[in-house]
Amino acid sequence: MSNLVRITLEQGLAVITIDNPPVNALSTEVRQAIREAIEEADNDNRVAAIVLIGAGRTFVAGADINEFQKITSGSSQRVPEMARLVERIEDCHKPVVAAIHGHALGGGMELAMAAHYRVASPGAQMGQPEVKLGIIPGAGGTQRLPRLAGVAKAVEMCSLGTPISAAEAMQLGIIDKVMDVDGDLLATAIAFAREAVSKPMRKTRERNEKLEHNVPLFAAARANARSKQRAPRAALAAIEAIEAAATLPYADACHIEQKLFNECLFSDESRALVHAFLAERELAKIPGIPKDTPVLTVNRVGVVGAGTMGAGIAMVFANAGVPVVIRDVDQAALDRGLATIQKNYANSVRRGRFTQQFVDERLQLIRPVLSYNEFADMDMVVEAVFEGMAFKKEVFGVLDGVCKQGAILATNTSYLDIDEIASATKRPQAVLGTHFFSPANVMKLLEVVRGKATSKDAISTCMQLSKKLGKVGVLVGNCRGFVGNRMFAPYRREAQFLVEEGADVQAVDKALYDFGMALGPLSVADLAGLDIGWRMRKEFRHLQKPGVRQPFAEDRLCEMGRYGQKTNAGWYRYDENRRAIADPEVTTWMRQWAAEAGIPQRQISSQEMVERCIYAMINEGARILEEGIALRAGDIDMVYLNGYGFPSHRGGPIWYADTVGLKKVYERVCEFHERHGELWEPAPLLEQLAKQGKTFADFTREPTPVA
Ligand code: 3H9
Repeated sequence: MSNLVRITLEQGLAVITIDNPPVNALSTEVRQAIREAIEEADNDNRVAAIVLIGAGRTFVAGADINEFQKITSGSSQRVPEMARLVERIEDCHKPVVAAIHGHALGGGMELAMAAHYRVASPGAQMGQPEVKLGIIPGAGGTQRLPRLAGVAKAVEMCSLGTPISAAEAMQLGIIDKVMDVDGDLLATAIAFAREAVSKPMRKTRERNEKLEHNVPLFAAARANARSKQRAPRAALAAIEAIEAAATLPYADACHIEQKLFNECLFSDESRALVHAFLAERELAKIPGIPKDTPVLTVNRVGVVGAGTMGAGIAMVFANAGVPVVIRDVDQAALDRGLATIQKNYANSVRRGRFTQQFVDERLQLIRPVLSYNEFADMDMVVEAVFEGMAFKKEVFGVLDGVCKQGAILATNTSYLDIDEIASATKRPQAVLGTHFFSPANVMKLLEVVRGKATSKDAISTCMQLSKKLGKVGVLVGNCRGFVGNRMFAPYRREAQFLVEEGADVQAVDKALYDFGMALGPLSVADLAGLDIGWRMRKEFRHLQKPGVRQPFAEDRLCEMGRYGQKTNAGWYRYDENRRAIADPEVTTWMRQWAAEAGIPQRQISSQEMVERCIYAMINEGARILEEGIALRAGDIDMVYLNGYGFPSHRGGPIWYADTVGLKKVYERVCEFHERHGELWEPAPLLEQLAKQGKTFADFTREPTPVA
């Protein structure tokens, strides 16, 4: 027997323990070993019942997701035998009890549902999250879940992928017993199994009483998936498979599930989503910074600046249970900051995200102050003041004088040079960027920006902290705009150029929205505030090369006082509910300004709109990758999926480029270079990989040395 699965005899019962850390994923070897253990226990006359349990922190988190990439790339066989393994468990001649703690997800849930009984610890979570990987349950999950939980709940769980608690699973009839809070799961399952020996056994696949063909329910679920999900293929397939469960004999419905599972597994959406899952887990692996690097304990945090960002950042820490001191220059500024915090929390309560009690407790953790002296004991300080180098350096000079040695000094700058900010202190090793995205209390992305002197401990602490804060932390290098904003600049530049060349504002937004972006680029600009870019462009104008085309449209709009949503007018006009209304005046002005600038007007296809914006972003991404500003291609994708509304079913801009083919992307970039000039100069890495017939995923470079 493999050491991935153990079988022990406990007074007439077989205990089968799956032990494949960290989450007992069902790799080929694990599936094989479970099968052997089940055969052995079923054929052993001394065994009256079987308990199936997971070692370590969880039951089973599903099929081994790493195998999916190998299967779809052709380097490994399809996930074999899983459905048959599950049926073999169900066909056991002795009762099988699944003992669930931690997570029973995907294949883990399917395994548990094939057992004759399920016992769970109170904190267990279970579900069929496959849809989030662009697939559907492939081992009978769409067949057994509706039989246990009813069709409506099965449709919801399989099409949304959200897990449920043990208590809810008990109420639905998915599990048979929830263990006492201070109980022992194995002992509870063994006791349960002993009692089960004398009871009649029922196979889940034969429990048909909850199956119903509720036509309106399936129609509503389909409509919901189509309207709410940008790539609903997997959700629709899950609904179809559950409908098959409700209408067809079990074997026929299983056949449909298998067919749909395979179609989904080989889809572009699924490949992209699997890439995203694995890339997110890679983020914590930083070359040169071993896993056991000491981390500093962050128990108290100071935030400098009670503006929108500072207030949001204070909430992020408070939400994670970390007490925060927030400082601003005068009481009026502090009051405004606290009002922002209270308004944000009130919205969260209204939307059901937080309870009032949770909010009251969090507010207790936020203490407004006027003096920097309060920062003396802080383990970490995040500066979130106005975006200007001189001001930031002044703040860091003060922090250096006040804060204790060992404290992390972080800046929330979105563009500025971390090393120059660090130079205002005598401890550059403690300085880094923590670039939160707006609104900080909502957006998942956190760019952790390392300067050339930032220490391993400081980096490691912030990367681990990001998880505690519920953020996706991506370690990036120091350059203007880091990864996210540096790539966003050419994307937004091209969106403006398109309008200046004759495209309609709404047409540009629609093209990118249809591509999958959460919001079109011009709507994003209005949301963020056109004045932010305007201010930046003024600050960095001296860096622009003379004679190189620059967009003018947003500067002109700003000169007219149109800053976007905040002034009820920007690219669009906004009504009192902040609904965007197309503004014919903008079109008129654009035509006039274009004529003055001598820009010929033409019809532009939506395909060109997408290529201009997305390929500009990719070309910059290639530079970022080559320069080592991002550690890996997947890190750039993580920035874009978590901070910029890039469609997850396209895997991120770099993954998307690989799926288009770098040769095709490069050729188009060359065409744009010829037509639009130097801003489109192909990135050397893009050119090199395209000519070698390679992908960005093939690219590796020497890791950046860490201080
Ligand atoms: C499926 O089951 C299809 C079936 O229908 C069968 C069809 C035939 N495989 O997230 P974490 C690793 S599809 C391989 O940081 P957490 C993960 O990579 C699957 N590895 O921890 C990481 O590795 P490392 C359906 C997996 O505590 C480590 O575990 N199941 C898998 O924040 C820790 O992960 C899912 O979609 C896996 N299935 O969250 C569940 N799962 O340490 C996916 C995790 O080397 N998993 N790893 O970086 C999750 O949602 C979360 O990982 C979980 C733990 C909630 C379990």
